[in-house]
Amino acid sequence: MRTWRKIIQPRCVGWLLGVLAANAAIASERPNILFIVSDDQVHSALGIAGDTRLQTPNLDRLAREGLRFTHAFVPLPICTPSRAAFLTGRFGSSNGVQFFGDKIHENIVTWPQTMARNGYQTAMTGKWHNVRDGDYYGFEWTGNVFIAGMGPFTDQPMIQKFGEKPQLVKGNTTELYTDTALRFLDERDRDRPFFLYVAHQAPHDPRVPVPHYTDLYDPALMPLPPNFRPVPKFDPGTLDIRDERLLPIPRPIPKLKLEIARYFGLISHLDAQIGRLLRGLEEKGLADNTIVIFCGDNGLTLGAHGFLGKQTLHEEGIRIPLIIRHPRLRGQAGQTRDALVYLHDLMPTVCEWTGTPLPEGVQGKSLVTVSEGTQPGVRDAVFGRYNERKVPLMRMIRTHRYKLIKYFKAEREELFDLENDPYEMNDLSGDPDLQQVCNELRRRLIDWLVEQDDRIALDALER
Ligand SMILES: [Ca+2]
Repeated sequence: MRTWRKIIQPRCVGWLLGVLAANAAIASERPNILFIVSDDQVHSALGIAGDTRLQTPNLDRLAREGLRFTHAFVPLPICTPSRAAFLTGRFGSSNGVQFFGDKIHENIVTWPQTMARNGYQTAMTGKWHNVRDGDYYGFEWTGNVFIAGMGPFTDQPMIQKFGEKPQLVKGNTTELYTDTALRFLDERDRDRPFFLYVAHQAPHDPRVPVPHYTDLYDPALMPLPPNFRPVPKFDPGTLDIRDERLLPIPRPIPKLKLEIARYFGLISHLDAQIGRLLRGLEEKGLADNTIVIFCGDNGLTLGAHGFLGKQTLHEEGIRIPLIIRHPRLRGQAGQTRDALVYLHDLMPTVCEWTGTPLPEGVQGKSLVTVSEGTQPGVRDAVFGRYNERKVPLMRMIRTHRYKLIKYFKAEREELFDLENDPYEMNDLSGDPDLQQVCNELRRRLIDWLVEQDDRIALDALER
């Protein structure tokens, strides 16, 4: 820890976080927002992103008609903190959610509340998985909300209004949430624009797709990740958690391929349902004035680096698909953006596009200029963290070129040259030629820990 201590001591100064000014542009006809989120879909799990065995024709079409952000990240790769971050436009250090069960601070004005204040009808269906009561978040219309974190995809307890007791609702949840979203489009208040949040459970485990999709992919033909290892290089402190124990170590390849086939099946089914919702949007005459956003909430390793879960700061944990189709950006249709972005940039982006004043404290950055192609990016690095409860297992900084991961429990670090090693297979932290790079990344990571007031990580470094 000595190298870290040397950097940290002079740098423990107070930081002020910038507050983004609200955009003054007022649209003559404010666009609707359809925001679709999948659960545990890694960035590469899109047909158009490269894995040709995986069929996602509807999402591919959405990407061809819109913009695909190839370097979108979440700062904390598990469901609840990730969702809290994009619902508030803030890091967990600011909104209070750093693990399952944490509550968003009561005084924070959320994204849906912000849209509601600007005259939007806000609606939500699907997986909730956040603790603060939903009505406080500002969703006016709700239907078939799944309060739990995970579960099978059939016959689940749902609430129709926040505060109600969950009741069993029959059917497949991916289809149910789509039906509910379509129902909202019929029932909506036609005098107001809408903000509709559709939060799917798929493709989170248990990986049991509906029948046609169970056998859509032959496990024997499934590719293993290029950075597959039967045994992780070391234990970062996560190998005893549930997600990692779904298969034994060494990872049995036939069983792993079956998991991948089922994961792909869940994604293709989800894709078909998203296609149904997008067709509904067109048939109801809404597509030309609706911004459609699709993203994952965190990634998944499924064999990469020997892991199974998402609790890693490797690309497979923190990097997710992100597609934005804005009817007024048809000139950019089919383009990609490699800017380093967070999901909590979506709130300020949408607020700017809709002329919605931002509440104080939002930390995301608007991606409007990046989307329009007038600016290449909004930051030169992204950061990540993962704890098990109060144990700071890992922290990370990632620039376009390099990634440094600090492992606290394993007491080591890893440096990757992502330009030459996109699958993070060659740890260069011991390379004498790269010590200056390591030091600069350590310095910037510590700056971030201070900015985030990440006491558990800072205390661990000072010990
Ligand atoms: Ca998730």
